[in-house]
Amino acid sequence: MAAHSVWWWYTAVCIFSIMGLMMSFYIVEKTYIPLYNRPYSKTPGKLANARTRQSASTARSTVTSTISPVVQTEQMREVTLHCKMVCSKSAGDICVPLDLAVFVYKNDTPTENMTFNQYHYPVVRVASASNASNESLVLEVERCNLEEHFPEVELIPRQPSCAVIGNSGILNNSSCGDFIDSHDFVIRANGALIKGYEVDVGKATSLSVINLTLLLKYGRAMGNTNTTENLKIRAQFLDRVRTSNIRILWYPKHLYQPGTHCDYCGKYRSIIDGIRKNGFTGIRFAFSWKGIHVEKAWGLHRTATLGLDMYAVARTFCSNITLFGFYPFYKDLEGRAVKYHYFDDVKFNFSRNRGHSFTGEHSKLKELEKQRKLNLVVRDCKPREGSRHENTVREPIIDI
Ligand SMILES: *[C@@H]1O[C@H](CO)[C@@H](O)[C@H](O)[C@H]1NC(C)=O
Ligand SMILES: *[C@@H]1O[C@H](CO)[C@@H](O)[C@H](O)[C@H]1NC(C)=O
Ligand SMILES: *[C@@H]1O[C@H](CO)[C@@H](O)[C@H](O)[C@H]1NC(C)=O
Ligand SMILES: *[C@@H]1O[C@H](CO)[C@@H](O)[C@H](O)[C@H]1NC(C)=O
Ligand SMILES: *[C@@H]1O[C@H](CO)[C@@H](O)[C@H](O)[C@H]1NC(C)=O
Ligand SMILES: *[C@@H]1O[C@H](CO)[C@@H](O)[C@H](O)[C@H]1NC(C)=O
Ligand SMILES: *[C@@H]1O[C@H](CO)[C@@H](O)[C@H](O)[C@H]1NC(C)=O
Ligand SMILES: *[C@@H]1O[C@H](CO)[C@@H](O)[C@H](O)[C@H]1NC(C)=O
Ligand SMILES: CC(=O)N[C@H]1CO[C@H](CO)[C@@H](O)[C@@H]1O
Repeated sequence: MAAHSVWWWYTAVCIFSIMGLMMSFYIVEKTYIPLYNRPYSKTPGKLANARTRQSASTARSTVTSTISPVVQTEQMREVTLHCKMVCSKSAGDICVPLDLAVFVYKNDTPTENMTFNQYHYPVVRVASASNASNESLVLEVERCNLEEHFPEVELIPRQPSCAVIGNSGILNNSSCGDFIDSHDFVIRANGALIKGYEVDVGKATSLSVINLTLLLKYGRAMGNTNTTENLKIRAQFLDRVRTSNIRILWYPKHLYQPGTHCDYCGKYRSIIDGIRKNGFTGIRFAFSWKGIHVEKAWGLHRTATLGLDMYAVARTFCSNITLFGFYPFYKDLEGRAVKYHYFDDVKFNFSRNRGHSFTGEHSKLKELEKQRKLNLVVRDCKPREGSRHENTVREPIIDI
């Protein structure tokens, strides 16, 4: 009987010790953070925001009691920081979710240095209480410092007001140009034509977003083959760049899947090189930390449109957002025909497109408008010639 009881205690102690060792692979608040704060940490006190994993915290008492003899030999080991937010002092102390972060390369970054490091969490070296396992440690961190952990890029600073411009024909004849340009930051999609439409769509382009089709098309054309077709596309693209006053060009989707070859980096670099070699040296280039995908967060069953991605990202740095040219219908509020794009005559059937849910997204935007999270402009900003409203100078009506 006595022998049995001793055996039982021996087993229990062993199990607890093993559990304790296993738990120490995660970082435990009490035993760990002070170590991180020692001189070999580049930022003392930074982990004040650290949030350890639930499993680690609940096991704390076990760990502290059973691990303590091992803690004496400190080792340096690598820890991956899973940052929830990334914060930048030089961008006015802004913090944005890492998943939605727009990383803008510094202007002096040579094209060949642009590796578009997507999906890479920062890794830091810290003193470890145990090297019992060579499994990598992960630390869930609320905030990571951009200047320290992502030194090659910058964030877009906080903006008081942003205009996000969709390409709907609702902008046609709208005279919204001045109103659009009055915003601090203007986001446009897919190299939308501006020249000739300034009165309706404005001139400013703070952020120009391109989709995969255009990344491939322009990337190929800017590469080094001089076929007639490529020369034509190249000229068209450079003309777009020249006439749209782009400050930052941004490709928002994944350039490579985690752990694989960077499929699209070469295309993006060709575009960047082409733009720079043609004298547009003031344009900056941006990528996302992670390919932007807001479907899950927004409860969408189909792929979000680029327009929705633009809005979702704008929310991370704009205080007041106004959407223009988001209108997936064929008639405007006064019954006039609306084209798919304000700049061409492409025909489009919204309900036949299986890729996106235009009306679903529109309802979502209307809902957000009710919650005052955005302003949706779907009317003219000034009365049209020959319109029955000609003599009433209307304020833009920001609600349907
Ligand atoms: C570009 O990369 C090289 C080597 O990878 C490095 O020495 C150089 O400092 C980098 N230049 C800039 C401006 O980041
Ligand atoms: C940690 O690993 C080193 C060799 O990599 C070994 O010499 C040392 O004894 C180990 N320490 C512990 C506590 O396991
Ligand atoms: C730990 O390191 C050894 C030798 O370097 C390696 O064979 C083993 O796969 C590693 N284990 C893990 C979990 O990474
Ligand atoms: C705007 O509407 C007027 C008539 O109301 C028309 O003459 C003009 O061509 C239109 N312009 C554009 C750019 O749609
Ligand atoms: C990308 O944008 C271009 C220009 O607006 C458009 O023709 C193309 O269909 C878009 N590609 C995708 C995959 O949506
Ligand atoms: C293509 O033409 C450009 C000038 O327009 C020239 O600089 C480049 O070397 C040419 N490339 C090839 C492969 O012919
Ligand atoms: C937000 O922007 C819209 C349009 O630019 C403007 O009408 C509105 O007053 C602004 N709201 C706030 C709270 O600044
Ligand atoms: C769009 O397609 C649907 C079904 O394919 C059709 O019923 C509808 O009339 C079309 N709408 C337009 C404006 O062409
Ligand atoms: C609905 C609408 O106003 N359509 C106009 C858009 O612009 C073209 C010219 O670019 C006009 O021809 C259309 O009438």
